[in-house]
Order: sequence, then C-alpha cells, then structure tokens
Amino acid sequence: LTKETYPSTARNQAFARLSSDDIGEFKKILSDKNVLTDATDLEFFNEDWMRKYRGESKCVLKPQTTQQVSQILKYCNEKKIAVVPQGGNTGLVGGSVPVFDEVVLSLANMNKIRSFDNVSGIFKLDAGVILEIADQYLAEQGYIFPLDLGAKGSCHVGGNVACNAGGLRLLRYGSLHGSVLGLEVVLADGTIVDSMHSLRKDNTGYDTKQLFIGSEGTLGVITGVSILCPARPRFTNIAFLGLESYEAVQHCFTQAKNELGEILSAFEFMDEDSQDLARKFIKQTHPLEETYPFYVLIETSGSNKEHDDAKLETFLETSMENGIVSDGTVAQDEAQLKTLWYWREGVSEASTIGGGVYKYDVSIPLKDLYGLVEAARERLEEANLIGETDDFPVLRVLGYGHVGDGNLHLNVAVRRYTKEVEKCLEPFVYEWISEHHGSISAEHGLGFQKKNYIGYTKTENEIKLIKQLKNLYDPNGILNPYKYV
Ligand code: FAD
Ligand code: 2HG
Ligand code: ZN
Repeated sequence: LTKETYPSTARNQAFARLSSDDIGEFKKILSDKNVLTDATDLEFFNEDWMRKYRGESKCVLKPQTTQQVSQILKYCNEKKIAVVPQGGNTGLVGGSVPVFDEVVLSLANMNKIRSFDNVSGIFKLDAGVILEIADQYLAEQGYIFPLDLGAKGSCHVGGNVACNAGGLRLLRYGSLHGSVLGLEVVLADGTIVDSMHSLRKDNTGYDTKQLFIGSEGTLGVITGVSILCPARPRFTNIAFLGLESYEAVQHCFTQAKNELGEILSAFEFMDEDSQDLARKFIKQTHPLEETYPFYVLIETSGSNKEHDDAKLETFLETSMENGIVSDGTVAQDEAQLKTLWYWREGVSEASTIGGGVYKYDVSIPLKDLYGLVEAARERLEEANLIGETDDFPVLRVLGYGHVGDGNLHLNVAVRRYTKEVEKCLEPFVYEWISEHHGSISAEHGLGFQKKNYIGYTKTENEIKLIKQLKNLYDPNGILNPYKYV
C-alpha cells in the first residue's frame, strides 16, 4: 500500500518514544544479540507477509524465557512503550506488524517443546515453536497437531492460538477453543498467568484462557500452550473433483458427510478463477484435464485402508452416477497427495501474482456463501475496474476456502492498490456479509485491516464488553495498539 491508500490512523502521543536508555534496559534484561536495532535486521519484523502493511519499529526484542517477557512488559507498561507481540508474521490482516514505532516482541526464540504425554495426547510447548516442527515431533509419537494450514512452515503455535486459526482440518478436529487445554500468558503489567493444565475437564469458574484465544495480541502475550492432540490417522486419501455449479458443491458436501462419515477430514472448494491463477503460479499440469466452474478437494483419514478406500470408491461412484461430480482424480501415493493439496493451499500465494490482493476471510451460511464472490465480481465489472489488460486495476476475483466450515476466502487480485477499488469493495463486502448473517472474519482475525468494521458482526454491547476487558487487562493500552480494540 502506498501513503495514499494506507488506512488513516494517527500515532497516539501518550506512548513514549524509545530512548537509548530504554534500549540499554532491554539489553540488561536480554543479551545484546536479542535486542535488534539495525535497520536491515528490522525489515522482516516491520513488514507483513503480503508486503502490504509496514511499520517503523526501531527495536525488536527476542526473549528466551517467560521471565524475560514479564520483565520487558513490566518495563514497557511503566514507561508507556507500545508493544506488538509477533509470532511467525504470517497473519493476513496486518495485525502482526507495528503501525508506527511500537517495539516488536518476537516469540521466535521461545521454541522449546516442554512435554508430551503419549497416553493422553497432551502436548505442552513454548509459544514460538513452529507449527510444522510441532507436528513433526508428534508424528514420531503417532499423534497429530489438531490444526494444519498453508503457513505451517513459518507460523508459531502461539500465533495460531493468538488469532484462533482455523485451517484445513477444523472440520475434523474442531476449533482451538476446544483443543487448547491451558495457556501461559504474560499480562501487560508483567503478571504471569499460568494455566498450563493437563486436564480435559475443569469446571472451576470462568475459563479465562478462552479470552486470549483469538485476542490477537491485545490482551496478553502467550508464552506457553497446552493442547490436546489426537492420534495420527494411519491412512489418508485425497480426491480432487470437478463440478459444474455451486449447487453441486453443496450436494457433494451432504453426500460426503453421509457416505464418508467419520473418515471425512477436509472438504475444501476452489472456483475456476482461483485455479486459473494457481495454474499461472504453480506452472504445472492441473490435476484435471478439463476446466470446471468449481473444484472440491476431499480428504479422508482413518485407520483401516481397505475400509477407507471402499468408502471413498462408493462415494465417488455414486456422486458421478447422480451427476453431482463431473470428473475427478484420486492421489495414488504420498507425492500426489502433496501435489493435490498444493493446488488448494497454493491459491493464497497465487492470489498475489498480479502485484497485490484484497483479502476477505468470511463466514456466511452455506446456501449464500458463493453469492458474495458473484456480487463482488459484478460490482467491479459495473465500475469498469476489472479486465485482462494493464488498464484495469483488478485482475481476477477468486472464491475458495473451507466450505465445509462455511468459511469463504474472497480474494480480489489486483495489479495495483487504488482508492477506487477499495471504495468499490468496502464497506460493500462487509454490508453484504452483515445482510446475509455472516461474520466479517472467520479465521484470520480483525487486526489492522478490519479494525473499523467489527460493528458489522458484533453488537454494540459485545463491543462494549471487549473494551471493558481491554481496559481491565491493559489499562495503558500498550499491547498491539491501533488494531481492532
Ligand atoms: P503472527 O502473524 O505473527 O501474528 C498474528 C497475530 O497474533 C498478531 O496480532 C500478533 O500480534 C498476535 N500474536 C502472535 N504471537 C503471539 C503471542 N505469542 N502472544 C500474543 N499474541 C501473539 N489462517 C487460518 O486461520 N487458516 C488458514 O488456513 C490459514 N492459511 C494461511 C496460509 C498462508 C500461506 C498464510 C500466509 C497465512 C495463513 N493463515 C491462515 C493466516 C494465519 O492466521 C496464520 O498463518 C497463523 O495463525 C499466524 O501465526 P503467526 O505465528 O504467523 O502469527
Ligand atoms: C487459506 O485457507 C488461508 O488458504 C489463506 O486461510 C486465505 O489468503 C487467503 O485469503
Ligand atoms: Zn483459510
């Protein structure tokens, strides 16, 4: 985004500007090498994954222990120094980077696995462990992390919990609000709240950890996570299907639930525009020879190969016979499994191919879900903003996502960011969602991008409660300011 298109916000002058004394204090708490002030070292931490939002932080702190996080926050709270907690910096709503000169508190050096109980499946780890590393550790023990997403190679489990990430297997393992059993959190004033429990059931009053799940760094810094992990399924199948209509996608979902039952572990969809950009980005032969208006990726996971294969075969035969599915392919080995997943997971990155992208991660009741993509496309066409040549700012409107969870990713791929495109899409998209009883954020959070739009989903009294909680836990407002609270 350029100055002209960056959302307008003013620096809060109540926050102190960082002095050399402050840097000296940070160096006393951490070792010199964990206090970054060199401009080149700061670049990664100041800019988000989409290279869309950029801050001007002069200092990144990389604590190695919870005690150090506590000392840093206590100091910053007393001095009124604003702080942005940061995990792997893969968030997609501009929440993980500073807006002005906030200090970045990176959890990257808090990356130790604390314990794993291979009877109960309860896993305790530092917040800065990379999701894929956590899952690889579990794989060796016959278990699986109950969350998977395209950014697994960089995102942190603490970052996942902080934005209540959903991902590719929520359909099977549910939300982090269910699987997280406990957290270790440091509050703005440095207080350490330890609830790293190993209990599935605990009804002793308010479940305070839930407040931090999805709080996006505005209420406290998560330093430890205790999470219940399921046994790793031994056999996985993937089917990649072509369908003629969104109606057929919905029928296909009903049929998959009925016929695949307990082995269904993912149900994802992509439209042809999203696959067309993926073709240009991936530069390999598409899994299906012909093009279709819609594609569905189905994953099954179970413990008995013959049983799972037979179920999938019956499902495919029936859905082709009754015309729900027009064409399809099934992965024959591990390599094909990964390739087929890539045609779905790769769409997020492919959407940036033109130069920029407006991303809307939304929940909408299933019957209306694709209607938003059609409405956005029509509106951009009417405004003469979309076309095949460089004269038009918009390249393509894509619809894909976790349709099994009612979660659509509407991506408007652009050649350049312009006020015209933004005005055409916002608040139109949010109004449309509100009218159709959806949520303006399904799984990515609100961050900086959606900070002015929370009212399209939450009621006035809900917002009041959020503000009251923020004032209680962080009265100086030092944690992740300028974002949604
Ligand atoms: P960051 O981006 O660093 O931070 C995200 C937010 O959490 C920020 O507000 C930050 O301040 C806060 N935060 C981070 N760590 C902490 C902490 N320890 N304590 C307190 N606050 C903290 N999301 C989904 O839900 N589903 C998907 O399928 C999905 N796929 C993705 C695919 C790609 C290719 C990419 C780039 C992103 C995807 N995302 C998805 C977005 C997503 O939210 C994340 O990738 C992930 O959950 C963020 O983790 P992170 O460690 O990178 O957090
Ligand atoms: C996905 O499901 C991610 O691929 C990213 O949540 C979606 O980039 C997006 O809009
Ligand atoms: Zn997603």
